[in-house]
Amino acid sequence: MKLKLSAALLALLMCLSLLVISACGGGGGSSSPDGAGDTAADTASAETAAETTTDIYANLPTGDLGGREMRIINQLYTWAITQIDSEGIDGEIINDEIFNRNRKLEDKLNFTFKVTDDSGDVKAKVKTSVQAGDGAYDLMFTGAFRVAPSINEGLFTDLNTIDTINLDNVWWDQTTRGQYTLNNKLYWMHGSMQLMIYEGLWTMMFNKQIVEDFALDNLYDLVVDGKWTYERMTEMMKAVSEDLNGNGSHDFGDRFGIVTHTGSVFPFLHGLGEGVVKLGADGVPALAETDEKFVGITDALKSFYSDKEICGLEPVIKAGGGDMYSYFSNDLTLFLVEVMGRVRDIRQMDSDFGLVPYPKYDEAQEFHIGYISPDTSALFWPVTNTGYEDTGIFLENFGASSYETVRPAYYDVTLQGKRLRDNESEQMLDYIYGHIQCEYGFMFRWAGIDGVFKSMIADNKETVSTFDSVRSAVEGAIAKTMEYYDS
Ligand SMILES: [Ca+2]
Repeated sequence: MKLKLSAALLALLMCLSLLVISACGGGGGSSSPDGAGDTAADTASAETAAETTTDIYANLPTGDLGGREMRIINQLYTWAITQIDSEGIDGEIINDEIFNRNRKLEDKLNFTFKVTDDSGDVKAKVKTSVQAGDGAYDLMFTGAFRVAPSINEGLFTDLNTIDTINLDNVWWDQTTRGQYTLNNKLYWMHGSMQLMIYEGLWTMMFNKQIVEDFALDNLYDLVVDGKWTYERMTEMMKAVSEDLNGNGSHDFGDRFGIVTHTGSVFPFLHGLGEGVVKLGADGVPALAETDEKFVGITDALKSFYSDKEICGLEPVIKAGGGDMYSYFSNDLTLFLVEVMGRVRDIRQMDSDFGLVPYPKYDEAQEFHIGYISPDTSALFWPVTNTGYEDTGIFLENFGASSYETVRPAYYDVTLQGKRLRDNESEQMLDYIYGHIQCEYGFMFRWAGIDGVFKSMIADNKETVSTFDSVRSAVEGAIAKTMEYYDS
């Protein structure tokens, strides 16, 4: 029975993936290499497509980097694996793969890694370096939303202008590439060389013990049958919520339908097929129009975030001295929504848990949509680095080798083996990774629209008047950003 379900699920998810790939290919040039536009890029992508059936590593650039250092400043996070280098083998598979990858690359290309891990303001350090012209850093990894709002400071090079890297290669993330490209300019990219592209994905975990205790529908069946909708989700959340401590109010110690913090308003919004700031047909970001559909979706979100009986927001959990992860582990909430990197905080729990995509708005919605945190670390190229040849050779080999060794170690062992506990979850995850969106409003934080939107949902404020009150400020800020992209 279980095998049968898995096979059916896999087949369905593969069909959905194909549908989405073909749907995305025509619109906005986003997830398809076709979006690159010029003849050279088309030729390159055609070659890449051919290579995937033969040897994707056959055309890697090579060379002798003359014993130089590759100096990378790398943002550290508490909630994600961000490791780039390693001091030695220690039996932990990701660390060991990173160590082996780096030493082989150093031998092959004759250079040494010099990685500066930093939990502070990495971008400010690069800014100081660029302004001093000391060339202290060749590359930077930090959260995109830590840079995007000030991208017009001109500290970073447009990656589309660097012809020693081939962004069509599979080790560069193609799904987000199209979304981060504005007016054909691209200032940051995710790739296999840094694991945060996987850690920054927002997920929806469910507690299987509660599903069993309350005889709820099988969530995987609902996804397969196209019936995993917002309405079904709220029905389930209501079914399990209970004033366990009997004090007449919904507080710490009670059972909730969901525990989360307000950052999850964005993955839910995107899951329901909307966005705060979306690309228009002209490829320019614009604040969402408050039409009937948008108002309906935001009202739906407000109805459960402001429902204290079903939604335990993080401050409520913290007020009782707990945290969201132990709350989920202790079978006190049906759902926990958080980034993938946080799954390690619950993997020791006794009860089993599973993972599903964010629900659709209704059964008519074509597919489920995933969402990536705007604080997901990305690669930036400081303008002071003019060593295009060396850095290009390094990056392509770094990406290829990571894709070949570190990515499978992370994806197969840590995600699918250790953290997730059933085959269906693995298949759900494969599917979600293929359908991720970013939120431009949270990425660029134009006129504080991210905070305005969060508080609108969490505090149940009226949608049309809220958007009307910030529209001209947000559009002014977008125009200022686009002046830089258009210059
Ligand atoms: Ca209570």
